This record gives sequence, C-alpha cells and structure tokens, in this order.
Amino acid sequence: MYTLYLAKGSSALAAHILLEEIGARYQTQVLSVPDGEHQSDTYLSINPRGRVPALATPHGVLTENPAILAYLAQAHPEKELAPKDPFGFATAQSANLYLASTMHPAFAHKLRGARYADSPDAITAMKDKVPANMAECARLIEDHLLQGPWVLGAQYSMCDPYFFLAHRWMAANDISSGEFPKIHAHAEAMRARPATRAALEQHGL
Ligand SMILES: N[C@@H](CCC(=O)N[C@@H](CS)C(=O)NCC(=O)O)C(=O)O
Repeated sequence: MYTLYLAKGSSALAAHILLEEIGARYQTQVLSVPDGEHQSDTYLSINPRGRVPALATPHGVLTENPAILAYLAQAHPEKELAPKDPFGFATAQSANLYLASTMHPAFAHKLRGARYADSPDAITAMKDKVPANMAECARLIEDHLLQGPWVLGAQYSMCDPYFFLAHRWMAANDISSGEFPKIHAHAEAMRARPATRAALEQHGL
C-alpha cells in the first residue's frame, strides 16, 4: 500500500496517473498549498522539502518526481514502464530530468518568483518571461524528447504521465498546441487512457 501526498492540480498528478496505470493499492493525502498545509509540522516530518508529491512506500518516503516515477516503474517490472537496459533507462531519466530540472522550475517563476528574488520588479520580470521559456521548452520537447506517440516511442512508460504535465504548463501560459503537434497528440492520447481520467477526476480536473 502506497500513500501519495498531493495537492490537486500539482505535479503530483504524474505519480498519481502512474499509480492508476499500475493498478497499485494506494491512498492519497490531499494537501492544500494555499492553506500552507505543505508547510505544516506534520507534513514537514514526512517531507522536509515542503513540496508535493511525496510517496510513502513500504521502504520509506520518496520525494522528487523523477525518483518516484522510476521507483514505481522498477517496483512493478511486470508493467514494463521503464526500459531495462542501462542506456534506455538513462534516456528515460534524461527526459524526465529535463522536466524536473528545467521546465518545472521555469514554470514555477510564474507563481513562485519570490523564491528567486525580493525586488517586485524582478519578480514581475521573471513572471513575464515564463511564456517564452515554456515555448522554448516545448520546442525542445517537440523536436528532441517526445519520440511519439509516447515519449520513448511505441511503448508507454513512466515518462508519459510526467510529459502530460508539460502540456498543462504550456496551456497555463497560453502556448498554442498548434505549433507543437506531437505534444498535442500526446496529451490527447493521455486523456484517452482510463488511468489518466481516473487521476484527473480525483484532482477535480
Ligand atoms: N523538484 C520537485 C518539485 C516539487 C514542487 O515544487 N511541487 C510543487 C507543486 S507542483 C509544490 O510543492 N509547490 C509548493 C511550494 O512551492 O511551496 C519535484 O519534482 O518533485
């Protein structure tokens, strides 16, 4: 039994979709970020980073989206959600880590500018730059990372729920899908999957 700590509509959606794909036994603990529940002493004792997602597993608590996704894929090898060969696995990790280390932090400049600067002008300037940065990330994904129809090609994998978020980050910044047909088709294919729909419903999306 897993426990997924999430905020609705957050990047925890990726692990949530993967749990549904696996058909794993899990429960959720929903935290309200606007109410600061992710900074409560109780939650900080689970995840001192004060972010979601966190996944409580039989081995302990995991944080960071790429680690959680890779763990779930490797803990359920029969579902074939990650390549087994070292190069293939590293390629999948490289794709997921691009989202974690580049696109997601760039998206966070929209609402979390105060984390990076104190000056209101600097915060506004960072926020204004987010759509351009999302478009640049989308171009890289469209041209280099998303092989199609799934991220790694013919086989659905642990990368796909995470890349579904890229489409959401683009939409939140009015980046038209028209210029990014592979990303658009990927999002549509994701939405057609029962696991995605089940997770989205639990997020009220
Ligand atoms: N590097 C972390 C980032 C997690 C993260 O920033 N999550 C957001 C929600 S998408 C969050 O907890 N935000 C609350 C905050 O920034 O205070 C990961 O990939 O898991």
